[in-house]
Amino acid sequence: MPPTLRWDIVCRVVDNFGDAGVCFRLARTLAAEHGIVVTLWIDDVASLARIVPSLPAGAVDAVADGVRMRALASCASDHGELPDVVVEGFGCGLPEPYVRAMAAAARPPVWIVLEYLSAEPWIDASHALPSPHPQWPLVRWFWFPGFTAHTGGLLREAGLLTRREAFRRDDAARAALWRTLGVATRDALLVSLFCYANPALPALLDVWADGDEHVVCVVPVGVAGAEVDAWTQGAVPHPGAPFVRGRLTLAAAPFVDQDAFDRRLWASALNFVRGEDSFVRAQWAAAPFVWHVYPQDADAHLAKMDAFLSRLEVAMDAAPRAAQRAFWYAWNVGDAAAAAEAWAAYRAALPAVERASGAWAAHLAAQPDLTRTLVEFCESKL
Ligand code: TRH
Repeated sequence: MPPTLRWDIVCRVVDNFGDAGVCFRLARTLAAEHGIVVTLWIDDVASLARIVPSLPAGAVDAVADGVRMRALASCASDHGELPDVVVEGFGCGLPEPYVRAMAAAARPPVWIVLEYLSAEPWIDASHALPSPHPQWPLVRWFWFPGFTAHTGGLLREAGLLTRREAFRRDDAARAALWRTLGVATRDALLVSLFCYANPALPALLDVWADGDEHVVCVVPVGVAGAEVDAWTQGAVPHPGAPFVRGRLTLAAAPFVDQDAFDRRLWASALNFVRGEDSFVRAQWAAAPFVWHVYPQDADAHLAKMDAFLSRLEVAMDAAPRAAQRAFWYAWNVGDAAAAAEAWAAYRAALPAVERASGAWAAHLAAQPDLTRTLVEFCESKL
């Protein structure tokens, strides 16, 4: 039997939940599917604890889902024996004493720099390239998640799509999910909303409230908090106690673990997502979604959106493609009037968008998942 491998993952939380969410998802998949002993060194356990409820917010050394979580502050002095592989999450840097120990090791760990996900074509040429460290006799390998076979792929747990289909067939499980949020879903368009602060949101809520269709929109507590507060005039919904205006029921959801978040996406007809990890989960949900790209200087995020849309819409007819583009664009530039105006055409296009989303998910699922490609790559370097 091959020896059990040990991996360290190092994560610094820039903001929000994506840095921690991606690193934790990778960590637990390595442990569950590849039998790897994983330590996640993280500088902000409290952020991670929001989406890993079994983890105490103040923990400095704890185990959840088969992953050991340790405070990054202690890594420099207490990293112990070096692992076989170290993953530097999003190029966040490894503690200097750790790098020094690597440089002194007879067989240093394989050093992976896990990069941000992008659909831009240049990713293909940059993926899995080595880069000699400028200061130490060490090599870093740059690992790019992506959408083609020339990239590292996407995080996708074994059996994920089977679980999704079983959940979709399970009326009782779906009904229970909506019941806990205190909403009646009969004949409603079910929307899950996870976005950044967005000036277009109140206008969209107006359109839904004043429209002909019953819309149930679920937003995690605190997300787009200023907009929700202003739009409800302070009567913000709480879990189990939605806010109703006109045809819109606005429900608040507690933060839940990543699997429960997936089930919410699977139960919804339209998912607003953001960042990186929820963006990928919406694709595995095989349902229409609207991506709020993490805002960047010089509108770099709009180029990312364009690159992704160009891939997603390949198999779409002209009308749904244009409707999707117009709505995503208005949403991402935060143009309230444009988003309100674009909604009707996008709503009409949802059945076509749903078919395309299903085809897209099936296309992606034919590619190997990121954890597997990464494990195989590292094993070839050991
Ligand atoms: O939270 P995000 O916006 O995170 C990030 C960071 O901002 C980061 O700096 C940036 O570089 C990156 O985006 C692109 O969005 P994301 O990536 O979707 O992460 C959210 C995580 O939270 C994801 O793992 C899903 C999880 N989650 C839950 O598990 N339960 C919940 O209830 C919710 C609302 C989210």
